[in-house]
Amino acid sequence: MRFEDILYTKYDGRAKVAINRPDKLNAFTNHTLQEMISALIDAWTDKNVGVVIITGAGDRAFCVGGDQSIRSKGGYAGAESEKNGLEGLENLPLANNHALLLQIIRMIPKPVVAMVNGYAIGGGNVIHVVCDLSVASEKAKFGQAGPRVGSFDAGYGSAYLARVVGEKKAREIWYLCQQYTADDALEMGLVNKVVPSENLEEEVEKMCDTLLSHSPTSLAALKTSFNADTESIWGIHSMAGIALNLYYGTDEAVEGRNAFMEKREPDFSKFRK
Ligand code: 2NE
Repeated sequence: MRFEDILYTKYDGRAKVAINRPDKLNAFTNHTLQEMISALIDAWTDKNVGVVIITGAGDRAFCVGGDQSIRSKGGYAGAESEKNGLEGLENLPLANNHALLLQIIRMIPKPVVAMVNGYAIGGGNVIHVVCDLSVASEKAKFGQAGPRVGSFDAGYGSAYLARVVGEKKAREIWYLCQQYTADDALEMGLVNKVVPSENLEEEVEKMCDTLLSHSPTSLAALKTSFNADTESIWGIHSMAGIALNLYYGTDEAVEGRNAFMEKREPDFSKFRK
């Protein structure tokens, strides 16, 4: 498989997906998401793979969400893709591909470990939130940006996040759009472990060794059970995707996106209802 926006490797029972747009802090486009979906389906169906790792290339970012430089009033721009059987996905709005990616991370009957090596912001934070386990470098920073840049994830990104960190904290994360350190994230239960940056890979490899030494069927059954209680969030996530695609067509959403790209504070005052 040939990819442009991700590095995909398989070794010793692992499949590793690294978003490879470090000059954009690993922000994703539709193409990036489509490649991640392709790779995860390959990992799902490869009997040699027992655990999946998701990370970001470079040492600054895991992923900072949707690439704002290609977002306009019509939503995020698409791009031509390699013919790999899933190219039709690029005709979907980006929010739908992001939703599909999140759902595949939840559905794949193998543990998915997020190796958070830097910023995990916006839709990038949501990717690690839905992973089974998250290990963070002590330099990692976490947060949501939607209300600041004219976007929202009113599905897994909020409702499932609340299951992970609790209602008050989830509301704080989204309403205030602050950044949280790796230690903050550990304290609120957003990550499983924080390690020095230079030990991040080693710690994740050790965790994968343990996972790979355990019964794959036990792990698959447990994952399904853990998912069962929050499965209904997929319904609101799908509905929120429709709302988000409509919202992107509004002047309010465009103000958020433009303010970020123009490096100024947004002025949402005229949109109050
Ligand atoms: C990530 C963060 C906190 C980094 O801050 P800082 O101060 O360390 O760096 P800076 O200068 O803000 O960013 C460095 C460069 O990366 C670009 C910036 O524009 C800047 O470019 P240059 O000035 O060097 O040319 N950059 C950062 N984030 C980007 C992005 N998402 N897209 C394109 N370029 C980006 C800070 O930069 C930040 O808060 N970024 C915004 C995060 C964000 O808004 N993410 C999207 C949320 S919406 C979403 O993810 C989503 C969706 O819209 C639909 C469906 C699913 C998800």
